[in-house]
Amino acid sequence: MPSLLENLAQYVIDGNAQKAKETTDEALAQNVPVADIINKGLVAGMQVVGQKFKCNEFYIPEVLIAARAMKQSMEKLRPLIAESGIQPIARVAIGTVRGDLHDIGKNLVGMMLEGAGFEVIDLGTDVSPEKFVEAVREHKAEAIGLSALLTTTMPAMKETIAALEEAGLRDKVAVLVGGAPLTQAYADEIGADGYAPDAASAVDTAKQLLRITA
Ligand code: B1M
Repeated sequence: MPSLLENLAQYVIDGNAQKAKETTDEALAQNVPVADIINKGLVAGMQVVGQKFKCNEFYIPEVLIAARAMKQSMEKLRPLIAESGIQPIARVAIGTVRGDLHDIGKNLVGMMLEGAGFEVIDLGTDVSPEKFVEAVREHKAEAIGLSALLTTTMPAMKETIAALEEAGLRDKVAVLVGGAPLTQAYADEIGADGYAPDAASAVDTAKQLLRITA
């Protein structure tokens, strides 16, 4: 018979937010440690979602529904996280670059990163290079994620990297880029540290860049 946390993981995979929330409550009532609820339930579920998305078994709607189930359960746990001393695996500030208002892909990437145990600071859309720099300083982010969907806004990525250099922060932060018009070649050309073609790969690339093995 599946355990309570295996059920929770499955409800995330199924995108059943109601059942995921109820199971989270049940686990809390049974004094299951918050870290286990997150890692063996929510994150385990999202890992499967990421794998299914990568091999085209899941499409964007399924991923969004699963991420919503994870987020709603996470809301219940958030107040308890500080007390339980759980540390995020790393902090990532993410945003869509200056001039660009597309945020569906960026949100998906943010949710997958959160699902993998990252703390995600979402700066929103139309984020200026200065705002990225400010976020790295303020939140001590170990990585930033830049998203662009327009060929006309892709150069803002290079400007953001230049702003980090100017602020003396370039060697303190890993820069991950993505978005439909991007390629690995473009990422290399502008001096980004990593490129990911989709949200699931973004998690793998962020982990690689930050040398996170878990
Ligand atoms: Co716009 N739009 N749009 N649009 N729009 C595109 C991108 C376009 C390709 C449509 C077309 O002409 N065929 C075209 C761009 C052409 C180009 O530059 N080559 C375009 C245009 C021209 C425009 C406007 C200029 C239109 C106008 O006003 N004349 C305008 C620009 C506004 C602005 O940004 N300043 C505009 C506006 C809009 C809407 C507001 C209507 C809406 C955005 C709503 C929103 O995001 N809240 C919109 C939409 C929805 C699209 C399309 C239809 C869908 C984009 C999307 O969300 N895809 C798009 C056409 C298309 O792609 N079929 C189009 C789903 C999403 C999950 O995929 O964002 O690629 P994507 O994210 C993927 C990966 O790319 C990757 O992971 C994600 C998940 O796997 N990824 C990352 C993304 N960011 C990442 C970051 C990472 C790593 C991976 O690391 C940090």
